[in-house]
Amino acid sequence: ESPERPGSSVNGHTPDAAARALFAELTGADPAGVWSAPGRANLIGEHTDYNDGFVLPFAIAQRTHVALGTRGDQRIRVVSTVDPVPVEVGIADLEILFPDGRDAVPEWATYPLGVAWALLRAAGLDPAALPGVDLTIASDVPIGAGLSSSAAIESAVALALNDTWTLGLDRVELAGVGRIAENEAVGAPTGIMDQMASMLGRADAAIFLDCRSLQTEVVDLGFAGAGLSLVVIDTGVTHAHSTGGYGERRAACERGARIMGVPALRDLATSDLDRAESMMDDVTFRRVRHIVTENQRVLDTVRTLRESGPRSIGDLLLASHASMRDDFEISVPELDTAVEAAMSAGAIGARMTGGGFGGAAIALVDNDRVEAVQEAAIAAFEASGFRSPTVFTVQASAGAAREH
Ligand code: GAF
Repeated sequence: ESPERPGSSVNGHTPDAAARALFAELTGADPAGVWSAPGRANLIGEHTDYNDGFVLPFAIAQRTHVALGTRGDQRIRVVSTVDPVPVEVGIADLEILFPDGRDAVPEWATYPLGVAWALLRAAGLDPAALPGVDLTIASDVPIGAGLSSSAAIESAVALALNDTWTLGLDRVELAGVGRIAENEAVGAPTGIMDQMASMLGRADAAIFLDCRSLQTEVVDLGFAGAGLSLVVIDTGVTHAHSTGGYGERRAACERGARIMGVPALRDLATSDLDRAESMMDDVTFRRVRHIVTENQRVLDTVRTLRESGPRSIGDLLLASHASMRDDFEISVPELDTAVEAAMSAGAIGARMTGGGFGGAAIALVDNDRVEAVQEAAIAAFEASGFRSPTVFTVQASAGAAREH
């Protein structure tokens, strides 16, 4: 029997029922609608998004649900199952809150309120023209696991408000709004990958995204047909991209591009690496080498999936992990242990996924080896004195949608 995903309920309810129960508690009424958006796992292409490069993420079945009702005034009120205390502001006052006044509200509330703020800016709307809203939020996307609980909340709120305020933004524009909220309202200097995956995800497929043009192609994963499962090993080591390492990596990439005289590292090929090495310090060079080779690995993975199927991508996943461990230096011992344990138990390939410094690893595994991989990961963590990991399978799933 394969391991089940954790947290598929919120306080014993589905996220949908939990969001609606919270709405009834908050307002005494039914919501006008419920919207949802998924977290994501990234198959390959890490830290390439803010370098204008390529990524290959897929949306997962775990989702954030948002119940919404309009109000008679011009205020916005949000409450989440993670914090029982509602946060309420005037729509016109969002301008005061962001970006510099964000400390006035709890961190979780900067996601939904930041999306409202970024949407108003993107649509160029006068806040006085809009009805106020109550929003209640419930999610079964694990927080801090590198599965982008942040993009799930941003995308669900963006879609709900876009529909309710009849703003008419398309899904790519809404992904952009989510990113602006995360960059400027929350204060995390992230790229566009997670929001695009959450908005555009498809069942059984990954989204091949060119982060410069924002053009996408749907790439069939074919895991089920090949008898394969995608296993997540959540290390339980939490990370936040608004602090520390993530921003430093981004700065190193920008420095490398500047030294090479290109707009972004996307504009370098592997044949430029010798020249790059002679022009910069060792650390900057290794950051550059990760991005340049990772972009190539994304292209190779897309081609391999299409030509030979998912059993042939194992070496690309492993090379990606090694590059993040040795060149980009964003892995942690728990992630390396997860990858090694999965491989020792017969995985086809494995790598850390997401921004790094914690979070989860993914492993591509024959269905009948899933349990062995789970046991190997738990045993290896115990032997190293690490907190026991949470191991579960994920399915590539549809993107953001209105539920009711
Ligand atoms: C995080 C960020 F949010 C993404 O934009 C991306 O940079 C990723 O880390 C690393 O690939 O999830």
